[in-house]
Amino acid sequence: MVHTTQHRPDSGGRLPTVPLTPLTVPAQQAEDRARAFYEIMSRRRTVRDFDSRPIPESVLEWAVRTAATAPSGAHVQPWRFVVLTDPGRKRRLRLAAEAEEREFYTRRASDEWLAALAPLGTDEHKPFLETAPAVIVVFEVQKGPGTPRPYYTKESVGIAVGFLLATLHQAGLATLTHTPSPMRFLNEVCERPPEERGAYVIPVGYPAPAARVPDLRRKPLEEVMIRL
Ligand code: IYR
Repeated sequence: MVHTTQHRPDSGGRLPTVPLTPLTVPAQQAEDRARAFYEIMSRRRTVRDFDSRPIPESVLEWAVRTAATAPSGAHVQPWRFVVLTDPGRKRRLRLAAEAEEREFYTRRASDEWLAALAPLGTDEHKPFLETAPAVIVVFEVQKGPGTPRPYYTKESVGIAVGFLLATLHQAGLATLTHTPSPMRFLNEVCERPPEERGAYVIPVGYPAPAARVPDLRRKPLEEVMIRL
């Protein structure tokens, strides 16, 4: 029997179909709507200075709901979003991340990599993991006991994180995609089983009033879009 709460087809069985309920946008509004979304997204910047002011909990829920609408390989939905707001937990996360990052900046990173990061001014200090009122740790769910084998896991989770960042930005919240490496320590800090692998650490909050960001330029459309 197939039930509306079923998440994916049973092996071999085909899901029933339902009519598509498309968002019908009149052609003359399509450009305006696409441009309006671009205007909002083009103002998103990665932020490293957060205000400690709390954020509405419900926004995090809407953002995770939106992220979880992303397409995924074989519709396995191979993601988990661990939301940390407890100061003690955020402190543990920061200390563990900084220990890995110290290794990275002093030993693991090649000179070439350090040179690429120099313009951004990043280093092993990650105070934002404590100052940001929330940190979302995104895990990829890999094959484990009793879980279906995922396909295109990284791609699926990457798309979901894009949706997450877009929703939070739209709600006026700043984010940073922090990627401490290696990330195994995240399982312990977030109490997740071994078949889940940390993929992104995303502090979320209002930017600090005096926050500044690097003066980056985006590549022009002519460079990134190729028409054949
Ligand atoms: N994970 C390190 C290093 C780092 C790597 C890249 I690629 C960046 O764009 C930024 C930082 C850190 O978070 O500092």
